[in-house]
Amino acid sequence: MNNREIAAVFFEIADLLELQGVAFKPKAYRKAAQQIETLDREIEEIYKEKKLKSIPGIGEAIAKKVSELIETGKLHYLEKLREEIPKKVVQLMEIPTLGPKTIYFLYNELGIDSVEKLRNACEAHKLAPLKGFGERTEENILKGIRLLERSRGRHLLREAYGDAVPYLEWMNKCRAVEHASIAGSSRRMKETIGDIDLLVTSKDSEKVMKKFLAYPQVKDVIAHGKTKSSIRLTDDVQIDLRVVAQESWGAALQYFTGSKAHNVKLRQIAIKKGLKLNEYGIFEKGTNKQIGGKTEDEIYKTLGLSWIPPELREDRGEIEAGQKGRLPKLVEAEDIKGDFHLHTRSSDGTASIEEIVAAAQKMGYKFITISDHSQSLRVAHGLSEEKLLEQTKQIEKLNERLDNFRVFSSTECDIKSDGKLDYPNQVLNQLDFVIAAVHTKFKLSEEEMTQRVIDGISNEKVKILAHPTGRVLGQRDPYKINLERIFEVCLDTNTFLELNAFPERLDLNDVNLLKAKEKGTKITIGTDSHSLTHLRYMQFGVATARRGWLEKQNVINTYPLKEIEKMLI
Ligand code: DGT
Ligand code: CA
Ligand code: CA
Repeated sequence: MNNREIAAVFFEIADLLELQGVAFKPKAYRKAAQQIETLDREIEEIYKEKKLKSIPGIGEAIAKKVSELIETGKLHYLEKLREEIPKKVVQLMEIPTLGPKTIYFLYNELGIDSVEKLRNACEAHKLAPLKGFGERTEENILKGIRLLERSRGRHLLREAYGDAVPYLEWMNKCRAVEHASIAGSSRRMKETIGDIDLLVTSKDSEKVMKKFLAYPQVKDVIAHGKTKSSIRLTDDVQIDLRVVAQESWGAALQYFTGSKAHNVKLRQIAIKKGLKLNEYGIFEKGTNKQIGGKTEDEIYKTLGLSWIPPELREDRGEIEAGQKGRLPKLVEAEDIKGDFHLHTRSSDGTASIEEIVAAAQKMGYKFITISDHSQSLRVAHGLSEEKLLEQTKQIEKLNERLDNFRVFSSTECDIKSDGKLDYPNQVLNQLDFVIAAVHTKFKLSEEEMTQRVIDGISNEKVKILAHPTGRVLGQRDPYKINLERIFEVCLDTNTFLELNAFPERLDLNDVNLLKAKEKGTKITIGTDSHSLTHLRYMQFGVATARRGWLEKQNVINTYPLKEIEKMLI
């Protein structure tokens, strides 16, 4: 079993125990699961070295369970738990507005063991008369069900990308494969992915298909043809593979990368030029002679455009810009010199500052920003004033030892519902700069929320507004806020807006980033890392920045350290 599978077992145990109202244990299991998930080597190796207990959060009891899993592929303890609670009840935990205690209560009282039964019970007002429930609870649960359904069937970019890249490597090992690429929304790096599209050229499509279906993580074969097959992976992500001829490679890649809207517009341009464009190539209308399509570049050139980066292909003006030769020169991963949003184990992260510095240096960074949660955010172990100041001192000392690298001391400071910040100024003034963010009371009116945030970022020490709309994909809609006003105030107060690169957030999103760019508001990208593996989420931040048309100069992470210091401190 690999780390992800073993971690999944402990996450499931945590859920099952939590449903039964067991105290403390769920947290311990979840912590162990997180540790296992973020290990940088296979746990089986650690097991063979008999060093399981050297992993933080793994004691005697959990080490024994890991051993059982590795030795037998099963876990007796989990099987017993599963007998007590049906799997469908556990699935109710995916409803974002419903907690485990309520689920267990409803299961015992009303026998509710599926989303369907829960929806029916809410609609028939069976919950409202129960103690501690009311009509508002019912409405809230129904809203959660809607959110869940909307997110179902689509997958976070992290998950889809995490599936697509190793699958592509697998396909590339097949000798019959000439070219292979990811296409579709995963190539455009959209924030959520419906299915993954893979594209291959080969003279022997049967061999290619055989390889495709032999992938170890395939759960079901949905369709199996000579040039097109679809499978579902064990994590429910669907992958479509198409095999095309060499002379159509560019045309097929262009066509299957999409988006549909982008393709429709391109085809219109082709028609106007007396040409025909499809997934096989670009042809002269009368003679049907192929005049392009071996490469993508050829397609765009033939239509009188510069090649358009996949992240821009959403019909948001990129075709017009391509015609005029005015496409943005998009920011690139190599331009990024540091990370603006990181948590340590002092609040709810798992790594120490030193560990983060070492990992960041390995990535070639020149700076990081330590921004643990502020004191009133108890669920995230927000730092007391004393602890924050202690951390600041520690960072100061660390910086003395560091060469050509800087750790910025900051805080992800809560903006309370009245617009006040969560630490007094005399504390904030001892930090390098402050990142402000909304974490509570999301339901204010647009006017109130906008004013609250403006009050927060008007504090001179605040230089960044984190995750400016508060959305969490599949869980929470953005709160109401007048972003146009926020962009203006940011310009007036020398504040920057965050692009939070955490895959569930990606906030600001692509559309809002483009608006911020047009206003002239600059962006900082922060991964919001809670463990060392999260540092790599920067790739999703950069991808989203590119989807928002951002260029190097729009993103502060690309500036020389000296300039960043001048702008933020
Ligand atoms: P997704 O999977 O929902 O995240 O989005 P896509 O963009 O990956 O869409 P998908 O998988 O249905 O199709 C992949 C690409 O193939 C799509 O971006 C454009 C192209 N495509 C598929 N069907 C059509 C179609 O009926 N017309 C046109 N013009 N293009 C299509
Ligand atoms: Ca797709
Ligand atoms: Ca598809």
